[in-house]
Amino acid sequence: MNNYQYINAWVDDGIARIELNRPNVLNALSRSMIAEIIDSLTHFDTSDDVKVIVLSGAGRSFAAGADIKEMAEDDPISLEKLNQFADWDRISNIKKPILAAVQGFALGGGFELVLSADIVFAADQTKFGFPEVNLGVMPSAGGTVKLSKTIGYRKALEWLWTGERMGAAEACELGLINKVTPPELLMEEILTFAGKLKEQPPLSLRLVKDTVNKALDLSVYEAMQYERKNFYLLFASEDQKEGMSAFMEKRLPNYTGK
Ligand code: DAK
Repeated sequence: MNNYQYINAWVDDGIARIELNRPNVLNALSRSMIAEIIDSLTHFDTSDDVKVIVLSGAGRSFAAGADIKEMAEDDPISLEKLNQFADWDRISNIKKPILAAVQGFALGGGFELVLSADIVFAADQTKFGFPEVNLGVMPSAGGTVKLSKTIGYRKALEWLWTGERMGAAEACELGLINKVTPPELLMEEILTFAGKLKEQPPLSLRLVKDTVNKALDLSVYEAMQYERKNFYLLFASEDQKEGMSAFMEKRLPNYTGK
């Protein structure tokens, strides 16, 4: 796609790929790299050629966190003026499915990026963790929130206080990732999963993601009201007519995303 400096971004048959590409620093997330990730995500989210987005990292690691050299001299005022969270917040507004294929290290901001994805597969030697505490800081792009909501108060504090790294198997048991694969099968398996999603009606995927996100925030009653509205909305789609006609006509559906 565009000429990015710190990522590779391209589309292959309906599947958009974003590959972090600073392998000599284990894909440490510089501000420019985050800006490129967000720019490509936003572009793919509104592109009719794209059904699913897959994030991955070049080299031996997914991402070893924010670029420590870049942030070492920051102070509260410089951080306030940089307003980097405006970029990070945009990730949570992406409507299409985001899949992540993770290997090596996913630490700090790299782990937060993983936790921003909807589906995560990891190679079996992958290490996840929040080492911020070892640098005298703490996670800031949703790490404490997403970890505690997923694995609970005590488990979250254990990982956040010690900064220790968890293996892929444990991350999977804790519900932080979906699947552990041998490293050589990681990309094949995530692309197979992306291929399956690609065939599903895009509006259903979109509104399911939207509704599940709301369910994590709202009361059960409010979330169920919200679910209902999105269910009604899908009856305005051509894909609803197509899906139900195909069932009754005993043929495969041909979804168009309309
Ligand atoms: N930043 C900069 N360079 C890094 C890096 C990082 N996070 N991680 C690794 N590198 C560089 C190393 O300096 C080394 O570079 P050279 O010395 O060769 O020039 C190269 O990558 C290879 O790393 P190692 O030689 O250290 O490789 P090892 O296999 O021995 O060790 C490691 C791998 C991942 C265990 C180790 O590199 C490591 O501990 N890395 C640092 C992990 C870490 O503490 N990450 C940062 C956490 S803080 C924010 C949003 C998010 C964040 C902050 C703000 N806003 C929106 C405001 C997030 C903060 C964090 O992520």
